[in-house]
Amino acid sequence: MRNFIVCLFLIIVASIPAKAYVPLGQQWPVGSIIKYYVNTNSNRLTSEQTLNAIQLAADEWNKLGLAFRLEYGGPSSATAMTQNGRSDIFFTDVAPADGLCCRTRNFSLKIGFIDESDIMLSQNPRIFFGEDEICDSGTYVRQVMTHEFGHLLGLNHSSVPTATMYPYTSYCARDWTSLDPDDIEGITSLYGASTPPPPPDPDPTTPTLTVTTSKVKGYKIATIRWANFTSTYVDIYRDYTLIRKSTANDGSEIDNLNTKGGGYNTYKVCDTGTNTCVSTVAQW
Ligand SMILES: [Ca+2]
Ligand SMILES: [Zn+2]
Repeated sequence: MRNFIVCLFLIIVASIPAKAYVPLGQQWPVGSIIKYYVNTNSNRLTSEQTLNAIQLAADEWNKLGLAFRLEYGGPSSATAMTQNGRSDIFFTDVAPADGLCCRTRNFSLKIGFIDESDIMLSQNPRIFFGEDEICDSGTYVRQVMTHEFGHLLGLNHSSVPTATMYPYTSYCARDWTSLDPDDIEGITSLYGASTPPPPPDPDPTTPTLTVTTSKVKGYKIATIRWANFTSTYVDIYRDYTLIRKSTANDGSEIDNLNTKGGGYNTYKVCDTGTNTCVSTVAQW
């Protein structure tokens, strides 16, 4: 099977170290909710096929439970990589001179931090495939997007051949869709170790709230986890100020306080529209 280089990143690495992952030297602020927008206009895939493949690629990184989340923000009409405050993913018919199908470009307004990232998938001459198809001569969108999301998050190419961040893959391969220990080690180095889950609730009907505190470069990060709330949405308060209004009742939220130092903060989570609330005090 022929191998090909999948993507060009904005920095070409002259020499890859003998082993392991390579951080780009820039990343999203720890705790970021990273919204990506998708222009699903493609020469052969339906919107559903494209969005499903991209969602699965994002989930592969999200499920690590680290201090970031990739979230679909909505449709886009982007056709170029431009610094416009939005992270767009789109197809292009322009055949790349270097033959590479896919590229990620990160933008930065502050040294060391990514605030926007665009991903371009060139469908000329490459043929992209959805998850419900059998690829015979091209590339699965999910395969390349899992790799490109690694760049978007702040990883460069790895020299470990089994890694998702390895620069080469084969036609119709699927091996990048599950992360390698090297990828996990790399992304953990940027976004912290995952927070251990709270102990099991002795009474599964009682609403619970746990807040785990951490610091990155001195800045306070709170990981808020709740369970057994029954509404579709919850409201979250920090020190009696509403910080998340009607956010999804999905069990967790990351609060990036943007402050340093020690002390205490009181968190409260309420079922939206009811009087059911649970509070806890977080200590730094
Ligand atoms: Ca953009
Ligand atoms: Zn790449």
